[in-house]
Amino acid sequence: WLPYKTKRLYTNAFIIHGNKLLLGYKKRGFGLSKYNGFGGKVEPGETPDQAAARELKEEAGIEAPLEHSGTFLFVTEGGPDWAFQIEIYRAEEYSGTPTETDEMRPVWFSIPASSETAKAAVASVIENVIDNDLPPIPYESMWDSDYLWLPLLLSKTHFVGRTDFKEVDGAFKLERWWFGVP
Ligand code: 6OG
Repeated sequence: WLPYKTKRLYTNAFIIHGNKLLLGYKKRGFGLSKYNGFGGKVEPGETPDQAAARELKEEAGIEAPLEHSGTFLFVTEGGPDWAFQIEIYRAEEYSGTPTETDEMRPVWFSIPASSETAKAAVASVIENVIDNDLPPIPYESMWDSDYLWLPLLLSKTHFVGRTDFKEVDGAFKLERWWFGVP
């Protein structure tokens, strides 16, 4: 089954600050009413790195030293005959104040402690920037496959993968997936 003819390049960027994760609540367009990283289409003549920085600035009003964290292909049976190729970025610092735009409302969530994030959490306690009142990562209001790779992003593990969705009555349902650590 060859489900797509062409790929379209997109970016998606996440800020991990101490034990906090910044997500945007999508107010319009694709992925409406879901929480996601900040990103969009790579424009002609632009590299994915440049697009990731531009979209972060446009959608959240901030700048950050983004590092590439992973790549996945998202194909949809019954949907478009092209695939999304999504380049995922992360940063642990940022400058500016996350600001609501027409497209996204930035919201902080707490990252559960793990061996990888514990050090950063301790550092944020010392800096007194911890906020225990933050809600946990809202996986139920994110794309169905995010829970598969977000832990890899949080633990700085470079990943590649593919997700196959099926479009039924305008909704996207996760059918098959594969993620690996090259
Ligand atoms: P605009 O329409 O906002 O670009 N995107 C996905 N994000 C996640 N987490 N999972 C997916 O597939 C996605 N498919 C696309 C890429 C669309 C934005 O949505 C992201 C872009 O950041 C399961 O310009």
